[in-house]
Amino acid sequence: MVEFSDNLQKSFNNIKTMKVRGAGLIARTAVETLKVEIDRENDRDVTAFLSRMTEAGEYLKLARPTAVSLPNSINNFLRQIQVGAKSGSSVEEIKAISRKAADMFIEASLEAIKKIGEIGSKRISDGDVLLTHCNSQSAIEVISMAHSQGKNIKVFVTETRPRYQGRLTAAALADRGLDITLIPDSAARLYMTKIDKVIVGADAIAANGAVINKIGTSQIAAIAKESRTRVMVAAETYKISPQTFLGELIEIEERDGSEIAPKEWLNLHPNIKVRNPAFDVTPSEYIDIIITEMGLFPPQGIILLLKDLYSLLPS
Ligand code: RUB
Repeated sequence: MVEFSDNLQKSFNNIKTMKVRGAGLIARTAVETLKVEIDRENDRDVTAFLSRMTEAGEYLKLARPTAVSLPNSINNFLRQIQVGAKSGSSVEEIKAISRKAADMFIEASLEAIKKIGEIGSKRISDGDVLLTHCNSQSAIEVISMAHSQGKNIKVFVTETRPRYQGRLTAAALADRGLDITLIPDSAARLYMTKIDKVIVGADAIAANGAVINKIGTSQIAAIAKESRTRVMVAAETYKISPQTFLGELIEIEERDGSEIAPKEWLNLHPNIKVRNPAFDVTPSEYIDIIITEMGLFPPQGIILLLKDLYSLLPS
C-alpha cells in the first residue's frame, strides 16, 4: 500500500470536499501539488521518479470524477516527464523539465481564461441581460470583460443548490460593479423571457459537443431553447475529453445526500431515498457556441478541435 505525502493527501481532500472547486482551479491545484511532489524525495533514478509521480497523479485523479480538466492536466504533466525520461537525461534534468511543465500548464491555463474573456466578451452586447449558473471562472471572465468594456449588462445568477456556488458568482460580479439579481434555480423559466443570453462554464466537453456542467445546466439550456435564448459555454480546451471520442461516457459525480437534507431529518425518514448528482449533460443541440481560448466553436465543431489537440482522427 502506497503512503501518500501530507501535501498530496491535503490537496486530495481539499478537492474532494470542494474547498478547492471549479474545473479550472481543480486542474491547477493538482498540477501545483505535483510540482511540490517533485522534490519531496531523492529518487535514485528516472524510473523511480517517474513511478512516484505517476502514483501521485493517479491518486489525485480520484478526488473528483467528473471534471475532465483533472485527468487531462495530470496526463499532460506526466506525458512531458515520460518524454523527458526517454531522452536519457539525469533525474535532476527530468525534475527541471517537470517543474517547467507544471509552471507552463498553470500559466497557460490562466492565460486561457483571459483569452476566453476577450473572445467571449465580443459576443455580449450593450444592454444584454445574462443568466449564469454555478460558479465558473471562465464565464465570470467573459461577463467581467464585457462590463469593463463599458457595456451595460445585467446578470441573473441562479443560487445553484445544494452548494450555493451562485452566491460566489453573484458576489464576485457585484464586487466588480455589475447589476446582479440572485434567483432560485427553480425561477429560471420565470425569468427566461427577460434573458438575452445564458452563459455557463463546463467541467467536461464530450467529442459530440455535449457539455457536462453543474446539475441544472441542462434544464436551464432546455428552457432557453424554448424561449429562443442563446446558450454560450465558456471553457478551456483542456476540458474536452479525448476518451469520449472512443465512446467512453463521463462519470457523473454523486455526492452525499446530506447536502440535500440534514442527516437528522434523513434519519427521521429512513425510507426516503436521496439522489444528489453534482452535474448533468447538456446535449449539443441546446448549445449555440462554445468559447475557448482557441476561438469560437459550434458544439458540433468540437470534434475538429479534438483532432487538432490529440491527433485522434486519421488525417
Ligand atoms: C463547478 C462548475 C463550474 C465548472 C466550470 O462545479 O460546475 O461551472 O467547473 O468552472 P463544482 P471553471 O462547484 O461542483 O466544482 O470555469 O471555473 O473551470
